Amino acid sequence: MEDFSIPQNSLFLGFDCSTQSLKATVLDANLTIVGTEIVNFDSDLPHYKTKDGVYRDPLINGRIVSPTLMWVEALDIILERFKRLNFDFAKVAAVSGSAQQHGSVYWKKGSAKILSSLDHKKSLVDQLHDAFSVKESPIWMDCSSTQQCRAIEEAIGGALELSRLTGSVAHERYAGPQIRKIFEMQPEVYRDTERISLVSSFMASLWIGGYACTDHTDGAGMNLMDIQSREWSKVALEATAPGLEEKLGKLAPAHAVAGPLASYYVDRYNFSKKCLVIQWSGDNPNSLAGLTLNTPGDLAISLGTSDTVFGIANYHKPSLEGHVFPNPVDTETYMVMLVYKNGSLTREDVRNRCANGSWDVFSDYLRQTPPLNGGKIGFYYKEHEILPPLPVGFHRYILDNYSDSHAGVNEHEVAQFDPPSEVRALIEGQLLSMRGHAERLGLPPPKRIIATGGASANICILSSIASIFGCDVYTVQRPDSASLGAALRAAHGWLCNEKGNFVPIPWMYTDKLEKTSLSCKLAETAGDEELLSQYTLLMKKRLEIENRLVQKLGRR
Ligand code: ADP
Ligand code: XUL
Repeated sequence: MEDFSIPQNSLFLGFDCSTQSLKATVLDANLTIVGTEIVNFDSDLPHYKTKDGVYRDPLINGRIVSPTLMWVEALDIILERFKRLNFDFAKVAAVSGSAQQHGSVYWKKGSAKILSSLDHKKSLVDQLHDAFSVKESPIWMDCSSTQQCRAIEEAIGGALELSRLTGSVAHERYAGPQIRKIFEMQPEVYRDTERISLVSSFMASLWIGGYACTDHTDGAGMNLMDIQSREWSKVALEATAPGLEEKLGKLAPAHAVAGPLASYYVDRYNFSKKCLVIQWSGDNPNSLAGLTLNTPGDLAISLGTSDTVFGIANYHKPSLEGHVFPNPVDTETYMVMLVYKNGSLTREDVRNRCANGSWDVFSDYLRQTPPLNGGKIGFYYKEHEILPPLPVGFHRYILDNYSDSHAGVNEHEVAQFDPPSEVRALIEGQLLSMRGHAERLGLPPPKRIIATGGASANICILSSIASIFGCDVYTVQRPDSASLGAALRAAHGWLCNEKGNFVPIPWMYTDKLEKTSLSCKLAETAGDEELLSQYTLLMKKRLEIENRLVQKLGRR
């Protein structure tokens, strides 16, 4: 890639420490994928006994955590796998990564010393087993901090004010409410904590052998950072816990160098001493980079463990539903996002109950059933949902007179659907909710949708996206846009460091990436206007029922 002066021999390494796995993508100097690896938490690290990478606490409602040490060991394993493949670590010019957003890591007093003196003859897990004051990190699926959320919002002057200040209203999974909960429930643990990292800055810390800064983008997912000034907000800190600023360390832009690579990696794996560690960031923001999303008409839908919908905006408008983060590859624009907790794991639940545990059968059911599902609407919350804030529960309705007009017609609740209708009700329901909430948030109707995440491999789901949103759907060659985005950001950070300043990410504004075929257009596209308008009516009906459910059962 001569025009950006990246030496031809270089490689860029990007990770994604997500809910269920640690993935890696390697790019060469032309930004072509030349390697991938994956460590699955449940199957490759069975001794942690996680299910889907997490522990669901049977005793405390909504408490969902992951063993912090498991992420450390996953890094050991993935690096050993690369080593066994004779991967030439010496060529890596920069490393960066993605991590599931919002999860927090609590470093015990004295751990900075352990980090700075890692012995290359030992694994990381052997050296860090005693480094955490909280051994099980609260993660993005947790919703056990509702009380702390309300208290923080009240202290700041209300939910909308907190959203104006930090980019989001208080969310149970955000680090701020989680930290407040630990301070309230385990003050001695809070006192014994010298540093609180996000999962992203925690992983970067492992690479630099010291505490990494929190990047501005993932930092916006804490309810602690002033989104305009990109500094810790004094009022938000005070509303959360005493002495917090010191425990959080500094903030830094996502393109910044986190620090020099720890000698551990040079000695153990033969990395170059010159290899840079670029700030890690959240998985969704890195997906935005990996999908080269660069125009307000682009909308991304990520169908991973969580489902997310995101696009770019030129300004930050406070809202009760969406999340706003600084764009990780730009200094001017923002990333606007909606998040659903009931994504792939809920699809798997319906697949297992109704489609013999087979994605093929699941897809056949989608093919067999008509669009609009004969007026059958379903709400499936296997976990407490984020959007809308509803508890675990399934709700199924049939519209009484669906073929005429969906708006204003009556519906009646039923206990179950036949299996094919259940599959369609789930998928249509998830997608109609995305469209309805995206419109409610003021996102413009998309000109094109770029789908990513594990379930974007399913062509029948992509086809439903095209019909429900009424636009073309693009996808990426490999559904792991988060580790791809991390590798691209590693290259971007390397470039910024080379130039001595922020430079716009060059390949976001050229057709270079398109040509290197990271995107391919689906043959099947939208275009049925009649169907689109029927979906619009169904979406309104769905929102109407959803509002009623929220009034009756909602957490807000
Ligand atoms: P993460 O958020 O952990 O990175 P991924 O993006 O890797 O998750 O997605 C993993 C999910 O992809 C699995 O839980 C699985 O349900 C889903 N998945 C994989 N293949 C298919 C398919 N053909 N159809 C629908 N979903 C799929
Ligand atoms: C985003 C969110 C999830 C996690 C999943 O706000 O909570 O998408 O990032 O890894």
